[in-house]
Amino acid sequence: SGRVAVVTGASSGIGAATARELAEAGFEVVVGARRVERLEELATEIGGTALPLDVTDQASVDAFVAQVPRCDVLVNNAGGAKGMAPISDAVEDDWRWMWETNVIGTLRMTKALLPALVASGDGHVLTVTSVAASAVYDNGGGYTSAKHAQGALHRTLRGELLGRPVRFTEIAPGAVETEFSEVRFGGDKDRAAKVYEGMTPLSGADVAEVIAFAVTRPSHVNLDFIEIKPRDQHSAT
Ligand code: NJP
Repeated sequence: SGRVAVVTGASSGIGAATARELAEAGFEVVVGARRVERLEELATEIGGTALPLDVTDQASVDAFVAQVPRCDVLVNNAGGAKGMAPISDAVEDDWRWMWETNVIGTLRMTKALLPALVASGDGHVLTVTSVAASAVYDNGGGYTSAKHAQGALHRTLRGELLGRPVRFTEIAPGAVETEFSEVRFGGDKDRAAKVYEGMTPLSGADVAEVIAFAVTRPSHVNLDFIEIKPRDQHSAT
């Protein structure tokens, strides 16, 4: 169809699975992240385009967007958590990383691609927030506050673009088995594995299928907010 989907944070997890699903749905997919070798493997597999992207660096975002002449779908997926600590012991650099990546990263990418998304005549912005965008939990202040802000940004934009041909979908996952918890716990795989105790976590593909469903609805249908969790998860942690 010649329609182009941009997926950020596509070198692993939900982003990589989403790139596969959208390629399957017929999109020309452009994938971005910092780990370029992984992206190139994925791009070869799905017949897409891999471009280096660091959403915390405006120059990197500008260089990325300059190579994307057309954009019909933007999946703001790049993000994550770093460190888990009570606010009394908060590590400012961890908080800065979470805010820069999840919040400012989403702002930069959306701002840069919005003209192309409007020009598409049938644009769609999907932002992967979290169950943590509408909940708080002990030791998670940096992540929950960043995800609340990311969600607020996304929902504000939905209002500001009303009447323009762009859809907005917020995807709020619970526990998904990706590299997320390894990053969150500084590479401690044992601690990361404990997150999924007592449940079968979602896979990246479980979330990606829902993203593809939202994208492939008729263009007058806007799925505003989708929260998706493992059956055995009730609250955010
Ligand atoms: O995690 P992971 P997920 N610039 O670590 C990229 C949210 N979520 O798939 O740059 C550009 O496998 C990183 O790429 P690289 C979560 O908050 C998850 O689970 O090469 N890209 C990688 O591709 C996040 O928003 C769970 O290191 C950057 C990707 O981000 C989204 O789901 C629960 C980047 C992260 O992949 C995808 O995370 C939940 C940068 N500066 C919300 N920094 C869950 N898994 O349980 C990182 O509630 N990336």
